[in-house]
Amino acid sequence: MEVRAAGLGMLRVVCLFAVFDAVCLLDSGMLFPRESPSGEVKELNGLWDFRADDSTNRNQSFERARYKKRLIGPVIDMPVPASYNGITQDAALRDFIGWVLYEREVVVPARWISDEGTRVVLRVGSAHYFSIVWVNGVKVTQHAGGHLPFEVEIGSLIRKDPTMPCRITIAVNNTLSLETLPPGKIQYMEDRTKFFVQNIYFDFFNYAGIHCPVLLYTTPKAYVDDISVVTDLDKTGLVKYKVSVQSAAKGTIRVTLKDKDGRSVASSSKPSGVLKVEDVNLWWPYLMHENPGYLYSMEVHLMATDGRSTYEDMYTLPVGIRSVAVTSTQFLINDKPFYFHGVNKHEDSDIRGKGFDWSLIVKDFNLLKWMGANSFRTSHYPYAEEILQMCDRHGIVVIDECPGVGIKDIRSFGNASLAHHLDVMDELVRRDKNHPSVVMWSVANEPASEMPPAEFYFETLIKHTKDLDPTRPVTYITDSNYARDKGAPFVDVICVNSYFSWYHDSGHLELIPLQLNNQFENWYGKYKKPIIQSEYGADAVPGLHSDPPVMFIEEYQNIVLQSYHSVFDQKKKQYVIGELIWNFADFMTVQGIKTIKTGNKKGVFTRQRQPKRAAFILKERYWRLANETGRLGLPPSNHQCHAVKNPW
Ligand code: GCB
Repeated sequence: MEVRAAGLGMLRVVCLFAVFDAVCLLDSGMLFPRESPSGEVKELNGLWDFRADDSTNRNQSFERARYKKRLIGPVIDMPVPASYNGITQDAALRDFIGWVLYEREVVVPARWISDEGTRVVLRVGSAHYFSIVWVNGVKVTQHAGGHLPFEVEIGSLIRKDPTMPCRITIAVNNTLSLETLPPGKIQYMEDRTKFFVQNIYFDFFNYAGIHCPVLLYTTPKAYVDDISVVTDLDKTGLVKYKVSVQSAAKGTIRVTLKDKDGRSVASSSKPSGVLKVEDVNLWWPYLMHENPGYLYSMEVHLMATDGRSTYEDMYTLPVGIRSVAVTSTQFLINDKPFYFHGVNKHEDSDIRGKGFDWSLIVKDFNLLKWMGANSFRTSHYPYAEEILQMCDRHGIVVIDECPGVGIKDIRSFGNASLAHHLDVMDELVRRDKNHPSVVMWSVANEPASEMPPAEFYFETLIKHTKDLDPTRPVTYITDSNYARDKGAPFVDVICVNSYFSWYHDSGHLELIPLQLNNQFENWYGKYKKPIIQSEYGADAVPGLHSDPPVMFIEEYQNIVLQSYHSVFDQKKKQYVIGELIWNFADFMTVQGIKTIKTGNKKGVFTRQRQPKRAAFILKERYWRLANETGRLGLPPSNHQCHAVKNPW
């Protein structure tokens, strides 16, 4: 295997050099805004004015051009970031479908306005689903799709009349159609008791609103627009980089890579090149090394002129140096086998829904590390970029998923859907390409991959993603039968979801080992690719007990987990490279009569992040796996002490 890995290393280095000649990303960058000597950031989080357009045709806001003046009528306070659904006592707003308007007046620092050499950028971290933005009644941008950021330069607009306050209006529409991602369908009710309902094909609440921070930030007029970094190892650490600048007629660039102590370890004055780092500190996953998540800082310094003035811009990008490769039986990080023992998550919590919340994020990271989880998948959509930054720093490995969930209707495999899916992958790769924690792209979850159009759809989508980023493996998550799945030939890693003794053969826990064993043998036998069990689990209402166990009882969840684990333990010696529990925590879904629940209760933690018994079972297991498959060599007695050690 070592020999094979070395061969792969060579191949990877070739890839590394080819990467920047790959398909062009979108025409501008999407660097995370950071304060620097040349740029300021102003958060617009807090209370905004809010009004839902509940007119019968859901279009009155536009007919009456409400964005032209301050919002009037039934305007309420709405926190940003947050989903609006859980904020009031009004069930109609919880379940609202259509346009809502957010509005806020902002005081823009006078020097931002007076200095024509300053770009003022309005950035929305994410808003679900379709957004239109106006500044002082003038439309400045629009964006299709939740989860990912969009931005627009507004300096020239607000300079037109500096005496005017800067009034920002954001209209957000959560309607899903067969061509959105995720897809959905509006159904008009014939009996007219309800005007229409939104049908969805995924198992989580379609939370809506402004979910990530809204910012104003500045850069000089000539600025560092994008940085792409790809790393590898070849005795030394290799950092291949490319810097794109905007609005500079002429200029010089200085790129300096600094270690954690601020010492320069490599530098260059070219806009692209390879930095070599001797005695490199590699980026390692949590529990694979005693110093995981090592990050260098890449300082990019631009001195530029547009012919009339000179500008100086600085951007600092955290860089983790690591390699990723896949063989037919292994996933390698830094040429060492990596076993995913982790979770699937949701961005979901009481009241705020999918709204960004540092307290929740830090709590979740504490729980992940307590449990000994080394990885998660961003099921079923991209998470806030701040979460990936946490993963970079803590060494939590990420399978980064786009919102391609619930592609079940054959019409969602059409050209328009595919074109939008490709755009979303462009946006996702553009945002997340530099995160060392991201080791694989997932382009979809449980699509109807047995349908005939799935073959062309996934071949195109996966090829496009590999063109965007030849350095990371690509997958999608399947629940289809190995013999009928049309997309599997194109993926690098097979990711399979299965719920034996839950959605079928309910109650028959004794069938799990046989069925799971067959699942693995069949997929591996056909495709000879490494396999991740990307979902498995069972609902459990905490505090309910019964022996012998029945469904929805904690003991039942535990036996499901343990039955899966015994098979994983066999197969991980062969080609199974990971196990991700469904789910980290209970989460909200639409209401229904199918189960005793509102909300999915397959969490090993409750929605309030309290452990069920299953969390302790996983904790025991994950620390053991870390010991066996990681490189810490912890004696068992050390598990507890590592588990309780506060890493911050
Ligand atoms: C799945 C889906 C996930 C669901 C889960 C369940 O296969 O990928 O979104 O929540 O099953 O609990 O049904």
